[in-house]
Order: sequence, then structure tokens, then C-alpha cells
Amino acid sequence: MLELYHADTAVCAAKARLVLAEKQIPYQGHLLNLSRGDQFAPAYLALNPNGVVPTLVHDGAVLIESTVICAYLDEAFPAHPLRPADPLGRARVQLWTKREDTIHDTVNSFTNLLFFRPALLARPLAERQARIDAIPDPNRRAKWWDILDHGIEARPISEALVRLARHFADMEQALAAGPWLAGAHFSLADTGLVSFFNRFTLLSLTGLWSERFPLLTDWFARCQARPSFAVAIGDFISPAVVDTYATSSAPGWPAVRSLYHDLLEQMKV
Ligand SMILES: N[C@@H](CCC(=O)N[C@@H](CS)C(=O)NCC(=O)O)C(=O)O
Repeated sequence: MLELYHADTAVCAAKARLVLAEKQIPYQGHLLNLSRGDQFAPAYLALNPNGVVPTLVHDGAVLIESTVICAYLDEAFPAHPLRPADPLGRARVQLWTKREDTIHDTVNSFTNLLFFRPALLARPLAERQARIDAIPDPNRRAKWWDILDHGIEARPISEALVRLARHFADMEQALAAGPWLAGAHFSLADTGLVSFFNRFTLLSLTGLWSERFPLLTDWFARCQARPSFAVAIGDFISPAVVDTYATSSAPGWPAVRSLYHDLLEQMKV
């Protein structure tokens, strides 16, 4: 039996759902409510000590970390493979998925800046304090305060943009050979990024790639057109959630755009 502990809009959980959908693997889902703090319940922490989603349980064996889960699914369920058979092809896919693990942090920084920050700033200081104090990891707490206090000028934001600019430029170059990131076939290299691009879209950030990287723009449209996108991502995000993200994030785009362009110029991308 295959069980996935996940959450509807959580990007890492959507990453695992996308692989399950592509490979047409049936599973039993357990939806957590992250705002309510389900991820910190002792029974869940016994499965995933990091208190995050996703967690996969396969015949009683527990797996954490979305990249590990996706590779495991591809290994354990050989039908509809998402990696080439040859060692070099697999290494190329792994190079992408390894880098993609660092992109999650940039998604998190922008979700904090453009989605959580506007709502939290409208709340009393004591409530803000309580919300951030509930985060167990001191480094994550510090990052939250930095973004809350300094907004677009917070260090994690410019760091995220530099990392994204480099990543997007490298994707654009890989896609010139394409048609997929790791070559001829849609693979874990692609699945690992689709939900991140969807979150950036919810956050009114499509200009990060659409204004500069045409092959990347086309790649994301092709990913969205695959049946797996609706099954694993679209169907979990209601129109009301899409509206909430848009209302909260759209006013932030001009400042992000301006900083991004400054950084691109400095980086000569
Ligand atoms: N490196 C982990 C990251 C997992 C992660 O951070 N998940 C987020 C959702 S995308 C989460 O569960 N957050 C809950 C929280 O921060 O309290 C993975 O790839 O599985």
C-alpha cells in the first residue's frame, strides 16, 4: 500500500503528486492542514521529524524529502519511467534535481514576501511574534523576521533572485537542445520544477521568465498542458485561493521586477 502525506498548495507535496500522476500510480492521500499546524502533531513528527510535507509510506516503509521520494517512486514503479536507462542520462537528470533542491528556498522566500507578509503586517505585533515563534528552526525564524522587517530589501530576496536568474538562464540553455530539460524525454528534471513555477505564477512572478526566457516560457506551457498538471496541481488549488494569491502579490511585482533587472545587469545574464 502506498500512502502520501501532503497538503493542497504545498509545492514539495505537489512535486511528489506530479510524479504519481505521470506514472499513474494509485495512492491513498492524507491531507494535512499546514496553517493549523498538523505537521507538528507528534504522530506526524514520528514519520517526518522535520515537520514538513511530503512523506511517503510504502508498505510500512517511511520516506521523506520530495526529491528522494520522486526518485524512489521512479525506481520502485518501473512503468512510465521518468529517468533514462543509461548511467549518463540518469546523472544528467540527477544534476538538475540536486540543484532544484536549492530552488525550493527561493520559492519559500517569495511566498513569505508576497503572500504571508502583507497579511501578517496587518495583524498586531503580538500575533506576528506568536506566529513566527511557532517555527521550530531558528534559522527559518531569522529569515522570516528579516523578510517581515525589510521586505524587498531583505537579504534572502536578492539572494533568491540571483539564484533564480542563474537557474533560469541555465534552463534556457538546456532547452535549446531540449525539448525537455535533460534531453529528449520528460523526466524528473522537469517534474521537480513544475510546482515551483506554478507557485511563482500564483505569486504574480511570471515576468521573471516570460520577459526574458522564451524557451522557458514555452517549456512551462508544455508542462501545464500535460494531463498530470491538472491532476496533481490544478485540481488542488481553488479559484478562491488563486484570487487570494493574486490580490496579495500583484502590488509587489514592480519592486521585484526592478531589483531583478538590476541584478541581471550586474550578473550579465
Ligand atoms: N526539503 C523538503 C522540504 C519540505 C517542505 O519544506 N515542505 C513545506 C511545504 S512545500 C512544508 O511542509 N512546510 C510546513 C512548514 O513550514 O511548517 C522536501 O523537499 O521534502
